[in-house]
Amino acid sequence: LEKFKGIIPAFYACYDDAGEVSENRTKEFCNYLFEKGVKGLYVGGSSGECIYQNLDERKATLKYVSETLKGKLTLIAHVGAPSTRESVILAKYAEELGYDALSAIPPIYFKLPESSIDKYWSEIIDSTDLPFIIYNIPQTTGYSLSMNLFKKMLENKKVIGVKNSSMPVMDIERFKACGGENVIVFNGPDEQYVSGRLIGADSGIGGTYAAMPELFLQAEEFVSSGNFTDARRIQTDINDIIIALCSLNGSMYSAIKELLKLRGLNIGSVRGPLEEVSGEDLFKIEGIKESIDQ
Ligand code: NAY
Repeated sequence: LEKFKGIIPAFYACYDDAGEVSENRTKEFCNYLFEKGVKGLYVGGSSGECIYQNLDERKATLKYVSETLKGKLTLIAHVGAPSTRESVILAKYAEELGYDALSAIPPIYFKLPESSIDKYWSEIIDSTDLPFIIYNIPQTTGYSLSMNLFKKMLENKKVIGVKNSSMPVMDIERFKACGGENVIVFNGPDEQYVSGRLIGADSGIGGTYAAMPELFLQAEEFVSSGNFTDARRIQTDINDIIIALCSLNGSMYSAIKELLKLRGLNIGSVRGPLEEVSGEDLFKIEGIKESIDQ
């Protein structure tokens, strides 16, 4: 399980100037993150705008990433989709491409009973030989993973962990206490990376890591060496930046993509209904960039 421990950015959707998934820009983004020294990538999740992409676009992104980084970084494919059928297609494709693990949110839109969530995840898991990571993100899916279903899912040895994005850090502690040493708990909320690690998270997957990988790598170094004063200091810097990115007149992902442009990497913009940052707020991103570079 060591290959899953470290800073694992959630990969962003990379578009060309016409808004189509871009092979070149996807591969440039892969190389950019590889050079920063991250452990792995979480491809096609919330930050990958999976909800706004069709199956072919999601498959293309999975392919470009594996062509660039297979064997170099740990690659996790998020295959959650509106139907089980689409999720299974993506899961099988990710296995063919050599991904290290699969992950999925619970079913979306209809509020389904836990038996349906169990069946959805289990059908994905049964469709390949890959390990599986549950994605618990109640703020977007409306479903909060219960300890009962977590335990039941862990009976399947292919289930290796949970990426927990719920806000109470205690949830991380509870999942870790239940899963023990053979289960990986990933910290979800980037604003609580340090506290998540201290209370039991083994690793982290996050939507803002790729905007400032240097800071998360430093925070992790301080946590693992037991230097909690400096770890907290970095967390405060990180949170100031996240709050600034979220306070602009467009979506956080647009702000991050504009920030990446200033940092020398163009991966395009976001898809509607996500809004683009515009006007004077674009200038504010320069200040955010400077605080990361310091
Ligand atoms: C993914 O699947 O792309 C993610 O890992 C995104 C997880 C993010 N949670 C939400 C609710 O979007 O990383 C967090 C989030 O971007 C971060 O904490 C900033 O709020």
